[in-house]
Amino acid sequence: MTRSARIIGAPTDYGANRRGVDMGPSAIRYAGLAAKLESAGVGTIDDGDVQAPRAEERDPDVVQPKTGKTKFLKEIEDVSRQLATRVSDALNNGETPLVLGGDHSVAIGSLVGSAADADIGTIWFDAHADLNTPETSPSGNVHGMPLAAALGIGEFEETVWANAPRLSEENVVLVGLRSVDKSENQLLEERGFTAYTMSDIDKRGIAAVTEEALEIAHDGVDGVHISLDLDWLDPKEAPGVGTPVRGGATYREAHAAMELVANHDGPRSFELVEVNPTLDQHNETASLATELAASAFGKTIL
Ligand code: 5AB
Ligand code: MN
Ligand code: MN
Ligand code: MN
Repeated sequence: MTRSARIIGAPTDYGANRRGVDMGPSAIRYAGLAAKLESAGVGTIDDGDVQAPRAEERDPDVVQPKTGKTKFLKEIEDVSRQLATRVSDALNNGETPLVLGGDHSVAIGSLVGSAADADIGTIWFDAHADLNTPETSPSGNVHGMPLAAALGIGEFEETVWANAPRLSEENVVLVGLRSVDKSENQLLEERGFTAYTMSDIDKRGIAAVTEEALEIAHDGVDGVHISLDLDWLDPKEAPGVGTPVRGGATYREAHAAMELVANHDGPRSFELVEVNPTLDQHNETASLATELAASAFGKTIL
């Protein structure tokens, strides 16, 4: 049976510091996502976008009980609930959800939806760990929290909309880290995740690291959610992101990793996040995102 991707847009920037990632879904579609997937032999259905009111119509400072300020948490809850339903509906239909962010807070809905009826792991391709909680966040921006949220860490433990109990901690793998906060580092040391930094990739090579990541993420679960934050790549390759960090994955490394994802059963669900067209050059980051999705869904050169 050929694979079918269900494209679901989540045009939000509630979770990020800078405006503009809400245009990510349009930019990625305009860069030719559907055509590139079709040419890779993947059927596509475009489900449109979830409802997300513009940030300037909302109040960013939603005061949280213990913590001070977590920005736009109510709006993010609303988007996460919509997205989780769309993602699990796609899976129940035999399709592979392909979520377009939006800032990385959309991963909460993707993970909750992907884990609604299955045990899952995830591989987090990102410069950052995204393991902050409202208590530890230096910024109050939820795009730095989605992995902690879906794992039910800290305050998120109580929230049904964010906590995905069937996301297994031992099957969480982070790849490409190079900007990690102290409290995140502590969690990485204390808990069951596996993390590979950019220097692991330097030393061992992208293929060895990604293959090991895939083994760990898939071990004993029904499938793996692939979360691709475009700031995983070096800013020279992907300038259109809100929180660029030098020293990221190269064009070839990123493709090699996505090709290995395709070869290892493919993703259960997939997302492209943090593309910011207002900071991009000629839509090249969105275009790169479409290419990487095609690789992850099985496009080969010959
Ligand atoms: B991204 C930082 N750790 O929590 C924070 O781009 C940055 O989704 C988060 O990976 C970056 O604000 C979030 C300092
Ligand atoms: Mn991220
Ligand atoms: Mn990041
Ligand atoms: Mn970012």
